[in-house]
Amino acid sequence: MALADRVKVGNVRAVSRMITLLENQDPAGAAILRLLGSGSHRAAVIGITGYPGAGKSTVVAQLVAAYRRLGMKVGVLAVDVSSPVTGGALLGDRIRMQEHTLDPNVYIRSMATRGHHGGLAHATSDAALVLAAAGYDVILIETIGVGQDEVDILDVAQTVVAVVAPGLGDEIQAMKAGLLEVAHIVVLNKGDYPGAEMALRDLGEWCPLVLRTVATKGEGVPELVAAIAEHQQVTVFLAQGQSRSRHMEKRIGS
Ligand SMILES: Nc1nc2c(ncn2[C@@H]2O[C@H](COP(=O)(O)OP(=O)(O)O)[C@@H](O)[C@H]2O)c(=O)[nH]1
Ligand SMILES: [Mg+2]
Repeated sequence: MALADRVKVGNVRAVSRMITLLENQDPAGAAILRLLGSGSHRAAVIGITGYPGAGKSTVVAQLVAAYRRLGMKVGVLAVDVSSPVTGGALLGDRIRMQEHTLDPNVYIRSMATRGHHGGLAHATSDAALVLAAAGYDVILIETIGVGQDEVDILDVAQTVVAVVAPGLGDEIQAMKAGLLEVAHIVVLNKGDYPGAEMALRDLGEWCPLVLRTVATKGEGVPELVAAIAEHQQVTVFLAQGQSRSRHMEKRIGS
């Protein structure tokens, strides 16, 4: 069977091979991507953004568990900013994702940005298309969300969740402001930290929808799942049934 066909029936090895082709910018990848088409499968693409250590991976792991309980197939794309600093973080991510790695209905992949100007790995949005074609219902994209990233994530995800934590320095406040601009939902994670109440009040002035979570304990996760679902419905409504992201429109046409 051709690679595109194997992707369409959800063959995991074919999905991985296809994403590798895209990462390597192999022309075969682009050609197969066109063959995949958008199909009829609608995937919810959700961006989870925020500075390192805020708890993105922990939130993602909780969301994976929640969507699995709903019987959904879940794909996770973790975008690694190619720096030595995040090498350790990726290892940590793997540990946080461990319980899901044996689940055949969960696909997890780290993607290196390879020095693109702070943006999403170029192939990440294409990888999301591949996962959608392979029948994944929910695609979670974890990204650090600095600089160009913010724009890119809006290009690929319908819903963007910014994860922040209490006790930030002033310089981080500025970055946070950038994150808040692109987010549809703001999560104040580490709600068990001192200063969480104050941070919650501060954030409330910036953005209408702030949820408090303690991701390590799963607190606030059902509320986050509900808020994402609500936002997804609004997105579908606005798109009048056409539930493709801007990126999908560009790649596949209508
Ligand atoms: N106390 C507390 N620790 C948390 C919470 N969420 C995550 N952490 C911890 O914070 C650290 C960074 O979390 P991680 O998910 O890797 O953050 P990321 O870099 O944004 O992906 C880990 O040691 C987590 O166990 C929380 O709600 N409360
Ligand atoms: Mg992480």
